[in-house]
Amino acid sequence: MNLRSLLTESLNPLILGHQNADPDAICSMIAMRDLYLAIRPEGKATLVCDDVSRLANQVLSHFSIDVTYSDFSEDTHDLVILLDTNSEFQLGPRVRTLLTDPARTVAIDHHEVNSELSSIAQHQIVDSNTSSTCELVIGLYDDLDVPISSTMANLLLTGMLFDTRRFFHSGRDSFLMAVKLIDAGANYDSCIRSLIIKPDRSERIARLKAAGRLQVHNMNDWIVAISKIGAYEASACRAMIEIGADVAIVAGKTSKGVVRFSSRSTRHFSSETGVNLGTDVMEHIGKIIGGEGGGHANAAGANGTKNRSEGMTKALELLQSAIEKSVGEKVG
Ligand SMILES: [Mn+2]
Repeated sequence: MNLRSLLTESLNPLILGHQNADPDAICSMIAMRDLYLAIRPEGKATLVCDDVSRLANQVLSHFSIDVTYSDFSEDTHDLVILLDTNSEFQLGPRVRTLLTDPARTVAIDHHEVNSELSSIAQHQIVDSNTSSTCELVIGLYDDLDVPISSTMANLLLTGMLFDTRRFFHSGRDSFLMAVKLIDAGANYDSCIRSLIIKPDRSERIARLKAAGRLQVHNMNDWIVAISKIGAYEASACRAMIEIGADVAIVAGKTSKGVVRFSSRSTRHFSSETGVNLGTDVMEHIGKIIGGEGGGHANAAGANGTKNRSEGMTKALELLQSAIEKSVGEKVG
């Protein structure tokens, strides 16, 4: 693929990110538009995502980024650039209808490779070993020989900081890129501060409720915590990992009848067992709850509309058998 010619030939690309866009998604989307406009200054790029997370909005206002994005586009676009997203599912039901021509779609992503992606995007810049999509975009600035402005450097560094958990999940390449961004004008301290959030009251209550309802299971000496809640499943999972679980699963159900599963595991757990919460657990749970699921080895989820209790039972069974399978393989 020649990205430069795809960008040069496009008059009005559509830049898409996953639903509830996090800082990595929104910052890579904005930087991608900046990169496009450097290549094609008279062009018009449109940013679309289902919604933007509260933290991502905080980052944008922290850096006074006046960006227009919408939750849909009625126009026709000659190119679609998909960022931080590896499946139609991650876009949300409305935005996914904008994926119409795989030959005119570029995917730039760092999630686990999803077999479905080739049917969506014939052009792919995908590397699941990279810790953020922002890093892939930094590489594109290099490839296309476009300088990074200080504003874009701040956004890209913030996206990296978010997805690497402040360099908790990082390697040499990430550090080199961070230095490059600082040299381009990023203010490290300001980037860090843009991501500090005190969870609001309802989120803290949800975490505490999840902790109060949690059940602890011992699976081959791994501590598995499972709970249920009305909202903030992902936050509740992180809280359970912080207080000592190796694996946390939280099942949510909103008043509108949406059933949502979230799961997290420690790196230690996944490296020792090889269990992938996305493919081993949440993809199956997605079907049970009448929707879809997927994600990373250490963080995965599923969205649906039914069978929360059945999903919880099944999630534990799937996890147990995935752990046993790994033990079996080690012994064998
Ligand atoms: Mn990401």
